[in-house]
Order: sequence, then structure tokens, then C-alpha cells
Amino acid sequence: MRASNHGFFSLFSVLLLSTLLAVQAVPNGALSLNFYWRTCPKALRIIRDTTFRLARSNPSLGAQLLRVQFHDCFVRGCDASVLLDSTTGNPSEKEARPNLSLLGFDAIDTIKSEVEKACPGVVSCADILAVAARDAVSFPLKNRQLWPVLTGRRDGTVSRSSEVTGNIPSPFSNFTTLKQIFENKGLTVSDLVILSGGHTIGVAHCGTFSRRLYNFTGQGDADPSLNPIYANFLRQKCPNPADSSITVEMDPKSSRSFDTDYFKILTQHKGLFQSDAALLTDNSSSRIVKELQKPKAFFPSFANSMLKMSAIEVLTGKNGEIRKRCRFVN
Ligand code: HEM
Ligand SMILES: *[C@@H]1O[C@H](CO)[C@@H](O)[C@H](O)[C@H]1NC(C)=O
Ligand SMILES: *[C@@H]1O[C@H](CO)[C@@H](O)[C@H](O)[C@H]1NC(C)=O
Ligand SMILES: *[C@@H]1O[C@H](CO)[C@@H](O)[C@H](O)[C@H]1NC(C)=O
Ligand SMILES: CC(=O)N[C@H]1CO[C@H](CO)[C@@H](O)[C@@H]1O
Repeated sequence: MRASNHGFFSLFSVLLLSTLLAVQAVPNGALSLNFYWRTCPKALRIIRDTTFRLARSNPSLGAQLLRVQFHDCFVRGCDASVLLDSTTGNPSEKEARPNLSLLGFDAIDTIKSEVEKACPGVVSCADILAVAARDAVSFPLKNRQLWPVLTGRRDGTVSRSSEVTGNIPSPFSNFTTLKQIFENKGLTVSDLVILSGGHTIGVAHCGTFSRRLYNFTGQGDADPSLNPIYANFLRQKCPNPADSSITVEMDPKSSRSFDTDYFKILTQHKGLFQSDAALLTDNSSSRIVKELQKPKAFFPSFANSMLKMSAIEVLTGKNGEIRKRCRFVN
């Protein structure tokens, strides 16, 4: 199923589907659709054009930036804290274990410097990340945007490696833990399942799932909840012990296409992580997985849950700052 047939964002279907899946209203605070319309009218265009240029030579950019955005929003809210480099005595979020494989920081630097040329000191790194992630994932669809992005976030000044654990779920998390982490951010079980659909694009390193293939309970066994044929396929890709340089598509053969295949493979027990498989271990979650196999259900729901995720604990008004460079506080 190609996303382009269904990816068109329509406010009507978002509202309709929110009601169907009982998703709560979007808490968008002070964010607005084009916050920079007077202060930097070209901002969104510059972000899009630069992102498209970078995505043309790096087809993985969408997956990379979407994951960075998720990690930003779940630690201290969507304040670009994930973009800050460490300083002497303060290892930043980037140093934390789950961040080992985050990519896309150079792209954000490039986009930011293009925006700064037009409007110095006006557009936040937090907004640039949110808009660029959307644009990079939407790039294959050219002029369609997969979800709306509100703007007006400001940048935080604090980033601590120690705050990542407990806020970013691990690929070994069970359903209870996943539900709790999302609940802590004001997100529901529906949002958890819908946003896990982000794994329809991108790749994962063998170490994030190889225990399921070789030594699930420490007895040299495989995870019984993993499709045995798929487990064989994965063992060929990922020899034991795990080689940290090998990556595998999370949504096999479709890892560059933003579609509903993630939910299809999930019901065939081909979810890559324990945290993916965990979405089938709860009845209501499992029901949502089935529903989301329908593009008409998935695309508007994803748009709605992204609006919620990208509004987590945002800094607005006079809070925070507008960073000059995304890796450093002013
Ligand atoms: C529900 C809990 C989640 C867990 C446990 C989780 C875990 C992971 C892990 C372990 C990887 C592979 C990292 C690597 O080995 O390089 C990954 C990749 C990815 N995740 Fe998640 N994730 C979760 C939710 C999300 C959400 C909510 C999104 C965005 C909406 C997301 C988007 C992505 C993307 C796009 C990639 C691929 C990155 C790339 O190809 O560079 N994930 N995730
Ligand atoms: C889920 O994982 C947490 C943390 O590892 C653990 O304390 C809890 O007992 C687990 N819950 C279930 C139902 O397995
Ligand atoms: C499996 O795990 C157990 C317990 O952690 C360990 O003692 C054993 O060496 C592991 N076996 C393999 C083949 O990795
Ligand atoms: C979940 O579904 C299973 C099988 O469909 C059923 O046996 C079980 O009672 C359900 N559990 C709850 C809490 O509804
Ligand atoms: C992208 C990035 O900054 N990754 C960092 C993750 O953390 C390790 C240390 O644990 C750093 O060496 C990486 O540079």
C-alpha cells in the first residue's frame, strides 16, 4: 500500500477518527499553524526546501529526524534539548544509551543556518526539528504533508544524559512500562500504538533485538512470540554475538515507505522489538493494532497523535530562548 494514495492530511478525517478511537483533544497550548507569519514569513518554506534537498541525497533522513523528534519530546518536552552537545561536567541527552544511534544532527545544523540567514534569532531549533521531521518523512510524497505541525515552541537550556532513562522506552519494555511512559507524557494507549507506527520506516541495530533470536530467557532459546520463519531470516542477518555495525529494516522491504505495513507485520508476529510485540499483549491495544491496518484509520490518527506528541511540555511565550546554534545554548 503506497502512502501517497492516503497520506493527504484532512482536518475533517482527523476529527472524525479522533472520535472513533477516543483520542483526546489536542492540547496545543500557545502553538499555532504559522507562528512566524510576520517575523519570518519564509521560515517554513526554507525549512522545507532545505530538508528536501538533504533528503534527496539521504533517503534515511525522514526516519532519522522522526526518531530524534520523539526523543526530544519525551525528555523535558519538545524543547530541542536532544540537540544540545555535552559541556564540561555535563553529559547531554546525546550521551545516553538510547541515543547512541541517533542521527540527523548535521541536517538540523544545515537547516538552522539557512533559516538564520533569512531571519537571525527568530526561529527555534525545537520548531525546526518538528517541521523538518515532518517534511523529511513527507519528502517522497512531494507536495503532500503527512501531518500538520504547529509552531511557536522555544528552546530549552538544559540537557542531561541522566534524564533519558525512564523517559525513553527501551526495546525490551513490556506493555505496562510502555503504557506508563506514554501516560507520563499525557499520551494514551491509542497514542502509544499509533505512534509506534513510526517504525514503518527506518532501521534498527542487531543488538536491540538479538536476544529474541538467540538467548531470550538465558537458556539459548528464541522468543516464542516471534514468528519462527521471521526469526530464521533475522538470524541470517544478525549473527550471534550481535555486530554493532549491522542494521535491519524494521518494516521488511518497506522501510522507506510510510505506510500501514508495520501493523500488518505486527499481527503476523514479525514486530522487531519486544516493545513492538508487546502491543499485542493487551486486548485493547491489540484491537487498535488491527484497526490501524486500514490506511483510512492510520494516517489521520498518526497526524492527530503527532500533534499531541509535538506539544508535550513545550516552552512558549517568554520561556526558554531562541538558540543561535542548535548544539549550544546562547
Ligand atoms: C514505543 C516505544 C518505542 C521504542 C521502545 C522504540 C525503540 C526504538 C529502537 C530501539 C530503535 C532502533 C535504534 C537503532 O538500533 O538504531 C528505533 C528506531 C526508530 N524509531 Fe522507535 N521506539 C519507540 C517509539 C517510537 C516513536 C513514538 C517514534 C516516532 C513517532 C519512533 C520512531 C522511530 C524511527 C523512525 C526509527 C528508525 C530510525 C532510523 O532509521 O534511523 N519510535 N526505535
Ligand atoms: C514489566 O516490566 C517492568 C520493568 O522491567 C517489571 O517491573 C514488571 O513486572 C513487568 N510487568 C509485567 C506484567 O511483566
Ligand atoms: C545466554 O545467557 C546466559 C545467561 O545470561 C549466559 O550465561 C549464556 O552464556 C548465554 N548464551 C549464549 C549462547 O549467548
Ligand atoms: C482478552 O481477550 C482474550 C481472547 O480474546 C479473552 O479470553 C480475555 O478474556 C480478554 N481479556 C480481557 C481483560 O478482556
Ligand atoms: C549522536 C551522538 O551524539 N551520539 C553519542 C551517544 O553517546 C555516546 C556516548 O555514550 C557518544 O559517544 C555519541 O557521540
